[in-house]
Amino acid sequence: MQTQVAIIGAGPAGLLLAHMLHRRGIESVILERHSRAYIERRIRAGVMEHDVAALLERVGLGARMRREGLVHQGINLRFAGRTVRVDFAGLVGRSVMVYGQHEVVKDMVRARLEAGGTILFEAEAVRLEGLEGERPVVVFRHGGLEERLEAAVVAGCDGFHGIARRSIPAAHITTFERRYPYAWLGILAEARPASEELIYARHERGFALLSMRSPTLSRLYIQVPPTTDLADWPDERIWDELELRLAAPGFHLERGPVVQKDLTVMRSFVTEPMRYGRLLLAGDAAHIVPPTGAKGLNLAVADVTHLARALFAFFERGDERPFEAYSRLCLQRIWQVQHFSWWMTTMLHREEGALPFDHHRQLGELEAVTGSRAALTWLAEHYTGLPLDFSEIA
Ligand code: RFL
Ligand code: PHB
Repeated sequence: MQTQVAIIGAGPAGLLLAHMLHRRGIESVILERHSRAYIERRIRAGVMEHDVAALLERVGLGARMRREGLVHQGINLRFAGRTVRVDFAGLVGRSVMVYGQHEVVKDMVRARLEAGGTILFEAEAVRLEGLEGERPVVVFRHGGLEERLEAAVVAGCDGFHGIARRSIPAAHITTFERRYPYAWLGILAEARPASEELIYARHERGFALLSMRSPTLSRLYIQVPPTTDLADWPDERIWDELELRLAAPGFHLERGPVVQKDLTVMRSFVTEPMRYGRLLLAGDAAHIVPPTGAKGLNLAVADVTHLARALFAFFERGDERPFEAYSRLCLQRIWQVQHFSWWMTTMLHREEGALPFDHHRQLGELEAVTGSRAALTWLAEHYTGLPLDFSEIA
């Protein structure tokens, strides 16, 4: 098999890239290790930045999101028995879109297949060859056979556990990592969200988050130790814990059937550079943020805007210089988002074994931030997202 761009991974990064290339007449093939049903059901991110939602609209992927997504003009920070609303609209004139990642994935898969594009499901990339040359090859397993996909460029959009990043010789990349001594236990429940906007709660028992997918589906998380066994957390125990951590005067948490339960470990991770020869990395394949800032999906989209422009230059003008600049352009945003995600995480989680000093300092920080219009504006700027570069995106 041959194509112009071999894309590994049908997550938001790979699917959006294929879609944007197609709109400029550049051909690609996506290899995805899982089935279509699996990736369309996998519950992950839920919050899209202002410009990310605008970008999806601009490239023709926004119709269902506009109908079914929830535009949020703010979030709530709950701590020390108080709730402070961060008014995005008033502070920065921007909003976010609450729309499930699996819904975006469904929209993207459908658009790609309707346009006659190729996504090979249950096709696992196992090896990359010739990355230093002009015709790299992705060796993949499909239907029990080993096959080869030859291309001019390979886009590694295969997430944190994929093979693209690991195919780069160690001497050519540097990685930066920070782990956190806690995880999130998440549930998706058929229950009316107890608040119209998200609630990020800092509590003595640990962090809790109230989010949602629709007016009838709640998405809720509690901080737990990374070694947690889900079997120790029957539904009622989770609801009880959520109730304690989210408690506030007049607040009533609605319970309902839990339809999914998962555990997410927390990590910050960056790869530099994001390119090796004709392999370019995008999204979680290159970096991970802890979910407290709601940034992973958004960062993947930002990478893809730069990657698509680099590929336009290469295929339309034979210009390889944007490949050189690709990492630098992405990393400028990545490190800012790393900082924001780390900051939200450490401000809101309770660290086992931390000094009493740290607990008081953390409350002092929340008081300082919520008491300052300047600080709230900074939070709102980052939460709703740094501006995206829309040039050449039509
Ligand atoms: P993905 O989505 O992981 O997609 C990678 C795809 O590659 C496939 N793959 C392979 N295919 C073929 N051959 C191989 N060898 C392969 N290896 C892997 C995988 O099957 C998969 O389909 O990466 P991508 O596209 O970079 O997208 C990144 C986002 O998925 C991720 O950053 C977000 O989900 C993170 N995240 C959030 N981001 C936000 O912007 N806002 C949020 O509110 C938010 N909440 C979250 C989150 C992630 C969470 N979890 C579960 C990690 C909440 C949670 C709980
Ligand atoms: C979600 O709805 O899944 C969600 C919302 C906000 C976050 C993380 C996850 O910070």
